[in-house]
Amino acid sequence: IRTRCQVVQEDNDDGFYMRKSVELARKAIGCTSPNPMVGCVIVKDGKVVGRGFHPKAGQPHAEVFALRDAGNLAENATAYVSLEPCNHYGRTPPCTEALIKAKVKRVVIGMVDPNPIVASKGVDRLREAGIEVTVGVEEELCKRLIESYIHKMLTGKPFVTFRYSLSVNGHILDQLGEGAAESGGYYSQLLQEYDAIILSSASFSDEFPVPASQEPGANQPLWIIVARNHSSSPHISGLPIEDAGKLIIFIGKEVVVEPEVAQKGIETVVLDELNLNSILEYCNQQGFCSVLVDSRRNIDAIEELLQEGIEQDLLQKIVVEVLPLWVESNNGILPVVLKNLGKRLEMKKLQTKISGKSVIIEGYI
Ligand code: AOF
Ligand code: ZN
Repeated sequence: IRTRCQVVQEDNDDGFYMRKSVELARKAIGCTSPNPMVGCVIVKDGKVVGRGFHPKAGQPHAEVFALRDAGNLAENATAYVSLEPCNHYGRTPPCTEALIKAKVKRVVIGMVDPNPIVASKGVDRLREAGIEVTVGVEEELCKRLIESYIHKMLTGKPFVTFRYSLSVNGHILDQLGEGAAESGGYYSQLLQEYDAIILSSASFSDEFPVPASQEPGANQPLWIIVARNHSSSPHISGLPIEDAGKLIIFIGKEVVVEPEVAQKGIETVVLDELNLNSILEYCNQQGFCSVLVDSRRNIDAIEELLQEGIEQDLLQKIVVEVLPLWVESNNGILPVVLKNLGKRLEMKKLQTKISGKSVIIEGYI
């Protein structure tokens, strides 16, 4: 095994260390918004001498932590950064200057920063200072890592993902009900990655809110409950008062919510037109980069939002979790048979992975 690992490293050192940087960046999953997750390793004579990642907006960038970790060993070393080092004063000073000051010899960059304030100026600055720069190592991986940040930078809109769980015979399952035991921690990690989660009030129950993660300091997304009509007003009697701030309810204009909603101090937004565009507009005002539309059992209740998402190009990604269950439904045990097929959407850049006992399929629209 050792021989094989060595061969991989020798074959492509740059790729190997870039993947390490991405791994490090992921330690801050869900915590950096509106900033991207970034990881950095400093390598000297074939050894990693410094590691760092960006933990949170307002805190130092990945390069700064890695350089601190490396100390004097950074001199003449190679720095691997998953995103182009910044060359501007934001909440923190430019990383390019820190790398130059530390006298690194070479900088390997996963991808250029789509932020117009940076956009290749970091690369130019490093080259000007005589540092050898390589750009685009493991670029796809680095892009996936910060897909919501890239989308927000390029379009000014949040990145929207739609997720649901299926049995192997094609029936929708509730991740909190039938599917809970099988998820292998995948679902709660997914929730943690997004700034906000949209859920239909028909799917809302007293089991809510599902903590994205119990770990201290973990990101807690804002739950956006959508109630279209009177009968769909959410029941919040079981909601602990301390969780009220994690939730906001969007209602259509004729919906009357339970008095408890106001008593618990839950924010309610009344919209003339309860559509995805308006909800995303709100998310934008909050500075959110990513939104997950979460379908539990009541997939019908969010159909209109999804339709709009697809038609208006507001939806970017689909995540399907196939659970190892064969379930019986009102329609019997067979998958639903469609008589009239409508529009076909071809998923791009499909990826599959296994988590616990389920298969996760991710694709882009
Ligand atoms: C890096 N390394 O680890 C990150 C970068 O307000 P600031 O100072 O945190 O700057 C935020 C911008 O810096 C952000 O929009 C993105 O362009 C870049 N993020 N750059 O060199 C990092 N997180
Ligand atoms: Zn920086």
